[in-house]
Amino acid sequence: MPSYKLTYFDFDGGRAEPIRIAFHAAGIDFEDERISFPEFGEMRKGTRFNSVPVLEIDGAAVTQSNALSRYVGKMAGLYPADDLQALYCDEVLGALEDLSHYVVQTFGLQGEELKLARKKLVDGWLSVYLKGLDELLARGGGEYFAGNGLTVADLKAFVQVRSLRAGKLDHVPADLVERLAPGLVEHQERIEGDPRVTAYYASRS
Ligand SMILES: N[C@@H](CCC(=O)N[C@@H](CS)C(=O)NCC(=O)O)C(=O)O
Repeated sequence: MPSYKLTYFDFDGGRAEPIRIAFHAAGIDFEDERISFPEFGEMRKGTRFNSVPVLEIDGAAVTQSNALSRYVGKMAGLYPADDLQALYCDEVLGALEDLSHYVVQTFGLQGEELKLARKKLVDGWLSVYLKGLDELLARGGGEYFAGNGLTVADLKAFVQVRSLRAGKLDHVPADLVERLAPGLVEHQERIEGDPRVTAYYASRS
C-alpha cells in the first residue's frame, strides 16, 4: 500500500472533505495535513496550480479534488462501476466544482461590493445550480445521485449543502436550499446519517 498525504485547509469542509471521508470509509491510513491560511500563503507558489488540495502518493503530488475523490472513491466502493452511473456521478462532481468556483469569486469582497456580489450569486448561479442539482438527485431516484447508493458525488453535495445551510456566507440566506431545492436538504441529512460518514466524524472527535 502506498503512503498517502493529503494537504488542505484546517476545517471540516471544502474540496478535500469528500476525499478525507472516502479514505476513512476505505479503511486506508493517510496523513491528514491541515494547514493554516498563513501556511498556505508560504507554500502556495510551490504547489502545482498554486492551490490545494494536494495528495502525495509515495511523495509524488497529484492535484484536482474531483480526480482525487474518484481515485479514493473507487478504493472505498464509493464510485459506480457502471459507466452510465459513473457519468451521472461525474456530472454532479463537475457541477459542484463549478458552483464552488462562482462562490469563491465573492470571497475577499467587503461592504456594499460583497452585498451586491452575493445578491447576484443568490439570484444567479446559486439558484441555477441548486435547482439543477435537485433535478439530478431526482434523476438518481431521490436518495442518491448515482448507482442507488452512496458515492463521492453525495459526499461532495453534502459538504456544500451543509456549508450553505450553516449560514456562514454573508448575504446568502441560510434557508436558500430549503426554498429552492428541498430534495437537497433531505439528501444532506441522509448522507450525514450514513454510517460511513458518522464513523468518520466520530473518529475526528
Ligand atoms: N480545480 C481545483 C481547484 C483548487 C482550488 O481552487 N483550491 C482552492 C482552495 S479550496 C485554493 O487553493 N485556492 C488558492 C488560491 O486561489 O490562491 C480542485 O478542484 O482541486
